[in-house]
Amino acid sequence: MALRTRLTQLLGIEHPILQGGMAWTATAELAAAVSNAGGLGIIGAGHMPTDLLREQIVNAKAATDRPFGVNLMLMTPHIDELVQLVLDEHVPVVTTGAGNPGKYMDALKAVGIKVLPIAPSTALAKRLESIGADAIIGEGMEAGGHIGELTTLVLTPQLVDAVQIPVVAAGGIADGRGVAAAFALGAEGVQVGTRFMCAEECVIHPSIKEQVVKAKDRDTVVTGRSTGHPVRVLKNKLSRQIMELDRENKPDEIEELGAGKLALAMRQGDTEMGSLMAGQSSALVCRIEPAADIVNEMMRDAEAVMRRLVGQCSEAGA
Ligand code: TUI
Repeated sequence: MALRTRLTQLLGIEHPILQGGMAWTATAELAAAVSNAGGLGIIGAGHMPTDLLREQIVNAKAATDRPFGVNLMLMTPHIDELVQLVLDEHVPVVTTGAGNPGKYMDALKAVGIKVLPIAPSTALAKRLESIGADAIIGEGMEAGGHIGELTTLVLTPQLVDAVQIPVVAAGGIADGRGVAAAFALGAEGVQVGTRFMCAEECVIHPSIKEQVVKAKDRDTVVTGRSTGHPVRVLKNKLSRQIMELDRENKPDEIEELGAGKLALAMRQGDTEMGSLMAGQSSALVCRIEPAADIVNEMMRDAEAVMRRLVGQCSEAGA
């Protein structure tokens, strides 16, 4: 079965599954594998130097004929240069996170790039729709990394009511049940991050994949609230140190301690002093497998859930 929505039409993809553009994690290899499986693979730019992102885009173009995206993390200091790069490279889709992309919207739209900002609130979503966003990704606080305050269950339907453009649900979605739930809330697509960390094509260190697979329901924690940029991670020595600094209200020390720790985790595999950004859905991730298997299983199981629910409905009096 194919689940066609305005989102699949907008992006020219087969399945309404976006792979989260995770910094130091979502490289061209993973993005191409997801796009080749019929979803939308997304390269995570994070703080990547411009030349490295250019190389990643070139690699993705070589590895897939299908649409793919780049996630721009708006807090990065050289963001203007990265925006110019995606314009020059005519990347088909851009998602944005950790800020308001308003200032770049006209330029991105002018070259035909589809722009899907991540919005943690209805106010920002409405503003972005009014200046030309093609769809809104609503990310609940179940997600890993930098998060907002609302949960996916309450954010998604409010976004669906607030805007006319398609809404993509993100945060806490890792299997077909989550996809079906997001559709029940009115979403026309989902974005999945944590489960794709454990795709075979994901280049992160094997010991980090192992931590995600091992994680249970209460193994993530939100750190750095005192900095104004809360971040969900798997608990480890670093998260305990940051929680202590949060209690002592020392945001500057947290920023200093956190610098470079995402790369330390994802690339060097330091499970104790690395920043293990991952969502609550880590507990739902049970194995390492090809990205295509993840996409296909999620779609097959979502369909099974939806058919079962339809079957449970009966006419009044029946
Ligand atoms: O961006 C993410 N998740 C991320 S980015 C990241 S890299 C990083 N490293 C260290 C510290 C902080 C970040 C790791 N994970 N998710 C999307 C997201 N966007 N979550 C929340 C937001 C967001 C927040 C505020 C989007 C817009 C926004 O707008 C505020 C405004 O200016 O109106």
